[in-house]
Amino acid sequence: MISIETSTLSIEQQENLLIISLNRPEKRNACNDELILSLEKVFDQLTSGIKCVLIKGNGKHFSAGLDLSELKERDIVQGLHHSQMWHRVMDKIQFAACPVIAVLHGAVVGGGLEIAAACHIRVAEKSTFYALPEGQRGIFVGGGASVRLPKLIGIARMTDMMLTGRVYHAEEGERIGLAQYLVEEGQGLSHALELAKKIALNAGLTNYALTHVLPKIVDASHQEGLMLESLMAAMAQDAPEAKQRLKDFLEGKAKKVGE
Ligand code: 1HE
Repeated sequence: MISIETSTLSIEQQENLLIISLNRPEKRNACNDELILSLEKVFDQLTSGIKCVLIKGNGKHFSAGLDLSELKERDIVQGLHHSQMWHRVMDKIQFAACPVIAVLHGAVVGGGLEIAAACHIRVAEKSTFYALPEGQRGIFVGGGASVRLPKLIGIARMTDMMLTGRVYHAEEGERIGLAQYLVEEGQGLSHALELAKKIALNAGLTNYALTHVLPKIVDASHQEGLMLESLMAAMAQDAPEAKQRLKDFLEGKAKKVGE
């Protein structure tokens, strides 16, 4: 059972799925340090009984990003440590013990987009809009966006978002790769839960390969990437769970593609 003492998050477990809600709706889920460190505590407590995590926002927005009221008077060293604290927590999301789905609506801006980008799947409701207002605030992204976002949308789009303050709305966001799913308003959580239930049925090693190994393959050189892929493929096919699944298919007991 996950337990944390904070009002900045609310946590609900539904069987083997965990739903984390960012819970500062009156501040549009602006991320103060308490919220980010609480996220870290939740991810530190994940056990093998949790097969997929969902992150959503309470109120009208997913998240307005960094709580700007805490930015005020940090010096360079404090700023460096603060950014690295975000990096540590975003890595705990990206390299969590199980896949993580972001359920998006309203503002997904600045640090809010950095949280969403650290998740493995993004489901966006039609009210979603994405921006990186750091450019307009005279600052720079600090929660990992410059590493993760160009992989989702390309360096040119991220540069444009920051230089011009461009806002992408839900439909465009899905088209350019900010979200993989676009759903009607109010349908984000139920859609994400359907996806999470499918993910929970996968072989654990396959989910691990996708969330922990694939990102390293993408960052590796061509030859190293291919070698990592071969090693992972060999490990995965040798697992008893894989052998059983292949046997089931060959005996006509497993679902066909698309069923
Ligand atoms: C905040 C924040 C915040 C709202 N920090 N307090 N992020 C931004 O630059 C986005 C700034 N926020 C906005 O543009 C808007 O608030 C929204 C478009 C997200 C939502 O608009 P709306 O009309 O629903 O809400 P609001 O009336 O603007 O805000 C409600 C309250 O939340 C208000 O406080 P109140 O005491 O006057 O009621 C706002 O001040 C407060 N609020 N957003 C602090 N961000 C790891 S580095 C990441 C760097 C960044 O993320 S920079 C981007 C910061």
